Amino acid sequence: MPMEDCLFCKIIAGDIPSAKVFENDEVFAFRDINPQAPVHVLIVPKKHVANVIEGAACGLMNALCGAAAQIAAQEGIDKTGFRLITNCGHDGCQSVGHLHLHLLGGRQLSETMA
Ligand code: DGP
Repeated sequence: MPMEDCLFCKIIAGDIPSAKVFENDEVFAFRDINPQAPVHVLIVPKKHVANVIEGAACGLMNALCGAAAQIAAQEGIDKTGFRLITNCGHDGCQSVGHLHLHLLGGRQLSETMA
C-alpha cells in the first residue's frame, strides 16, 4: 500500500523520523518540520491518496477530521480554537502529494486565508 518515493508514506512507515502526536488504524499525525504556529500538526491517512479529492472519494475525510478533533484536545487548543487546512494541487500550493490536513493553533491566527 505505501507509495514508493512518497515522503509521508516513509514517515508513516518509520523510515523517516517524525515527531508523532497521534495514530490509529487509519490516521497518522506528526509535527510539521517548518511550523507556522505553536501547534502545527500534519494529519495524514495511512492509505496513500494524493489529495482531498481522492480522500473524499474513498471516505477518508471523516477519519481525518475526527483525528483532528482529538489532537486539538490533546494539544489543548480545542477551546481556544484552531484552523484546519488542506492544500490541493498547484494553485493550492500542495508540495507533498499525499493527502494531509494542517492543524494550526496556539496563537491568534491571521484573518487572511489566501
Ligand atoms: P503542503 O505545502 O500543504 O503540501 O505541506 C507540506 C508540509 O510538509 C509543509 O508544511 C512542510 C512539511 N514537511 C515537508 N517535509 C517534511 C518532513 O520531512 N517532515 C515533517 N515533519 N514535515 C515535513
